[in-house]
Amino acid sequence: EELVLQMHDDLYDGLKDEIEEGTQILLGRGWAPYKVLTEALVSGMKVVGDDFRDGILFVPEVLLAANAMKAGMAILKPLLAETGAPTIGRVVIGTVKGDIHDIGQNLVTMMMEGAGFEVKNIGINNPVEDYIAALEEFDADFLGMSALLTTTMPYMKVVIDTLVEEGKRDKYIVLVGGAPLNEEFGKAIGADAYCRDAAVAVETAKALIA
Ligand code: B1M
Repeated sequence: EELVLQMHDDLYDGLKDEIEEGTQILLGRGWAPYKVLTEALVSGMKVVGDDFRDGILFVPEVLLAANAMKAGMAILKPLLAETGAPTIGRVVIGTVKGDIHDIGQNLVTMMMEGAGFEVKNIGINNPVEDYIAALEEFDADFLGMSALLTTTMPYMKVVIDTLVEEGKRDKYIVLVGGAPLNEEFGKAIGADAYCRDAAVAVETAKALIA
């Protein structure tokens, strides 16, 4: 699809208006919101990530790309939300201390809300106290943690260990995600599951609360 390739370029160039327009056009052509999300936006961000890693793109450019991506996501958000679905479970999600990458967790939030979960997204850069306060205030069933940096992912273990120390670990199902993580890491830190992407997060959460 030519427009999808164009949108990958537009995302790369941080063109917010073009991304909004492209999103609307694909929807108008009958594309499912999830297909627009994965094929036009998430795939486009992959190219940005590769060139960022290789030193071809720099932080200001990647920020523009991220903002364009968020604008597209904002259009898809209400469409991904199922209306009137009964609540399956309550989720607190946030990025760990030191980490400000929030696109992935915003996507997980959207997908989980669409699947009937109630989600409290506590944003970026969360110390353990903030997670615990939110879990208790929101009476959550799930704790979701996100980390995109190899330097911040170890903090997930700090949060889980603190829950254990305070005798609260068994009250929550702990899900972790983010590009540098894997199954093995999730097990090693004592999470209940590692979720590769937002769709897996939904499936895993449904399976674990059933
Ligand atoms: Co940053 N960054 N970044 N960055 N950035 C990465 C992560 C990096 C891999 C880029 C690279 O080198 N290729 C690299 C990390 C290297 C490493 O740790 N080994 C990196 C770096 C180095 C940095 C800085 C240090 C750069 C600098 O300042 N020199 C800096 C650190 C900032 C900080 O956090 N303290 C930084 C800054 C930034 C921006 C601010 C410019 C921007 C973030 C904007 C924002 O989020 N608001 C940014 C971006 C955009 C990226 C890349 C390009 C894209 C991340 C993204 O949004 N992906 C990223 C490259 C990459 O990941 N390949 C990169 C799309 C998103 C949909 O995927 O987040 O993986 P993802 O989420 C997925 C799954 O992982 C999963 O589901 C999501 C949806 O399917 N998932 C969960 C995620 N969280 C979950 C939680 C769950 C379940 C599933 O809980 C239930």
